Amino acid sequence: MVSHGKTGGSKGRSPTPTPNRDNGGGAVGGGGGGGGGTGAQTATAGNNLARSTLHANKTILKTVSVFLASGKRNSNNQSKTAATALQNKRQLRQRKMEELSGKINPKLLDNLRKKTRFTKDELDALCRIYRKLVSNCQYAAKTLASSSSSAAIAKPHAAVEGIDRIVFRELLHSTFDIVTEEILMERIFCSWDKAHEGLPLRLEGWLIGLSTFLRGTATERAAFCFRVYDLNTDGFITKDEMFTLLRNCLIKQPQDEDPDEGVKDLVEIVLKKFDIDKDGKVSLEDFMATVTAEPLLIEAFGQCLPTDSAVVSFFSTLQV
Ligand SMILES: [Ca+2]
Ligand SMILES: [Ca+2]
Repeated sequence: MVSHGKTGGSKGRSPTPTPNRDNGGGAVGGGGGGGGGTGAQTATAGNNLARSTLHANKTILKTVSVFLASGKRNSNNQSKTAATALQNKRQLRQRKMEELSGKINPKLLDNLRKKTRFTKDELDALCRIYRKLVSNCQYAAKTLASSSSSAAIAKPHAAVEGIDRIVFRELLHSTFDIVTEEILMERIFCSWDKAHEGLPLRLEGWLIGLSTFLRGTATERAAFCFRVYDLNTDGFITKDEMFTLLRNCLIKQPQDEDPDEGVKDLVEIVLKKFDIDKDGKVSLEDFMATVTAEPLLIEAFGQCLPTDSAVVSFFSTLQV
């Protein structure tokens, strides 16, 4: 401002300080403009940059959106699969929660009451035992998986939920006093539920088998024993099968010259007893007729039913 006054004073154009000032201002303004120019250039450059950035961004966005779109198409299927998996997981969790709390679906309970000889309270208790046994199986499978170098061995156990043969065998031995040969134990496990074919026992199969085992009629129990003794499930107990079963039942005497001879003799005696139609093998009809006439022969080929005292003590532990 001071320099303006001076300039204006020296040029006698004091009345025009304003244009001066304006000029100055203009100059300043120009400067400012120049600055603005630079600014504009910068701005232009900035704009260009911004534009190119924007362009780049657009390109990126486009790429991203294309990428996303393609991803979406993939993930659409994936998300469907994921959703189904999640739903299954939820249902499984729900079922597990119900199972853990010992709750049975009322419809299933009704169905089980019709198919078994158990009361509602007994079924509840037996279901709880089932859960416990299954969790034992799962625990055993997990332990096996972590201890085994090849986890694949344990996978089939974990994949199908149910009571596996190891836990089943332990239960039969400790709870029902069944002390028998390996082969018979395996047959009991496989005959327990006609549908499971040696797979882990599911709830329904476990309960229906248990009903026969503990409360079955003479006919049901005899049919169960027949299934156990028919080792190859062809509908007949043959001499070979009798031989295998009876040899396992007999205590071998070390002084016997040929213990198998004794077993062969025994097979002939037992066959005569059972083979009513004299065709050289024991059919279900032969077996039923023989056992009906002489109930003690029901376990002629090895123990596969619980003792009466074991049944009584089992029901007393149910506490229902
Ligand atoms: Ca057979
Ligand atoms: Ca026959």
